[in-house]
Amino acid sequence: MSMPISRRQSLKLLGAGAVMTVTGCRSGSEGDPGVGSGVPADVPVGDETRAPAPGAVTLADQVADVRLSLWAEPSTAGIVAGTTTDVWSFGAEVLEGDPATVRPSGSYLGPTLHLRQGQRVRVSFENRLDEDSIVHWHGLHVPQDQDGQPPEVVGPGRTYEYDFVVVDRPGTRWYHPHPHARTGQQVYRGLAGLLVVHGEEPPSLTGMAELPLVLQDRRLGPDGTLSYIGSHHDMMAGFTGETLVTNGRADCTVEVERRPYRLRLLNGANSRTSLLSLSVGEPLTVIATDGNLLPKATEVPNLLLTPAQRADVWIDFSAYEPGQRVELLSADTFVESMAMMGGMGMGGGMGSDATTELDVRNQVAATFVIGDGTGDEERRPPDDLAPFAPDAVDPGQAVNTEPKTVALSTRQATHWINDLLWEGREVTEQETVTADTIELWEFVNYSPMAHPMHLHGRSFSVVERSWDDDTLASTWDTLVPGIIDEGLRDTVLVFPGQRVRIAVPFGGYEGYFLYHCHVLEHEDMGMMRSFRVVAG
Ligand SMILES: [Cu+2]
Repeated sequence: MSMPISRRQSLKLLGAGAVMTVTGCRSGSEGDPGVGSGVPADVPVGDETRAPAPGAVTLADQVADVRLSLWAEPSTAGIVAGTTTDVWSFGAEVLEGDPATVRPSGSYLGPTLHLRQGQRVRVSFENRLDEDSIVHWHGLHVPQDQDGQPPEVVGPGRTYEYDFVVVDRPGTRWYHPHPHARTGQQVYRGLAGLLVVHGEEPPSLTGMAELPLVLQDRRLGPDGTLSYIGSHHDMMAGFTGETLVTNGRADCTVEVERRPYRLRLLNGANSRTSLLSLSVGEPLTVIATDGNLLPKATEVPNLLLTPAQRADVWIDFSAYEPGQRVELLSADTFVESMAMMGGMGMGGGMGSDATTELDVRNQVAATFVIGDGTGDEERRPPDDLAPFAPDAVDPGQAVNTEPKTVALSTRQATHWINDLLWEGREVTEQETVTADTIELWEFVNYSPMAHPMHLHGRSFSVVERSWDDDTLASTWDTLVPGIIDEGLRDTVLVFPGQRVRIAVPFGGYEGYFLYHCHVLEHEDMGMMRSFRVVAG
């Protein structure tokens, strides 16, 4: 077992402490029930919407170990103003180390965990639900027994002890449960939180104001009651709720100062792939994808974000007037190709013909209200990312010249990977890879709908996209401006009919890891497999 970075190396890498502003969303009315029992009473939830000075978190410069208690439990939250919703929430407490490690979200979402590169992290996770659960650190590279995989689930009242070192670069990651067949339900009920790794970053980003935005959707009754799967279609297509919920609130409104911000966007939805844009028509300046800095800031007219993907966006609110409202808009991009569905045994009720142009209907995901405050930072996008961005994975260094095919298909009312479903730690020869090698994999999507495919613990490069069946090529073309394939990713959208070739470096820990569709309903139906990394 080798570790990509030693503790001594990592200590040298760490720079000055970053200023973090973590904010919830204020929903419309006063007297909102706000948060449930997962959040300590001494946290002024309302104050968290002010950025960046009040409530700013300054992390200690030294990388001291941290020891946390983390739990999942039933709770209540105010998602829609004036109603109370029964949810499940993560709560956490720092037992040892920097108290700024845990920052309550101000909603049903778990607290944001602020970790540092090189830090040893011990987490005692207590399952206070009445069903099995386990926590996966999405985007962190940790040993198999620290990865929160389905075979590691713990039952009600049980605890799981984590002990790992943060070897990953600074960036935006998250954590969520990963029990087989119940992940969709548990995330939907509220179990998810952001995880931010800190370390040496470009000077232009150091100390800048930040705003995390966790994008989800929910189906809510008039009294605030959550409902989940109501039909077989909800499972097959993936569940979407009608109400956009950002940072745990419908009608998410955040007051911002007239200064540049780093938005840390996470698509934490079960299934909805969102096309994001700004109401003011300005482009979005993306600086990182899936926690990996891009070599340079990249402007896109809109941004496609699949479930589990993250994007860090640089935005300068000083371009707007005090009192102005700037909306973050989100359009659902769900498509299913009727033409590709013939003979798949999908059954009826799979929706209407969506093989034509995408019907982009925007909903408001969040509203930024421009305040009076200001800052003295540079008001131009960062131009110093390259030295800090990870290198693209060179497909020329791969041990295979013909990529391993990973066929995604839909038949017999479920979704398959190479004609197989989840089998725990059963792996095929193809799913056995040699440590410290690069491999080419190629997802080929024979299914009539898109699948965001995720690999645990490994960031990869997208080498190329081509068509196996170009039925939906024109629809794809409408999405292309919002797709950034240049940076390293841990989750990639594989469109119906598409071939997506990736180069994956299998460095680091040996053992069993997962790859799966991050539409949580598909994952729960078994669209998930293990791969095994063995010594060379
Ligand atoms: Cu899928």
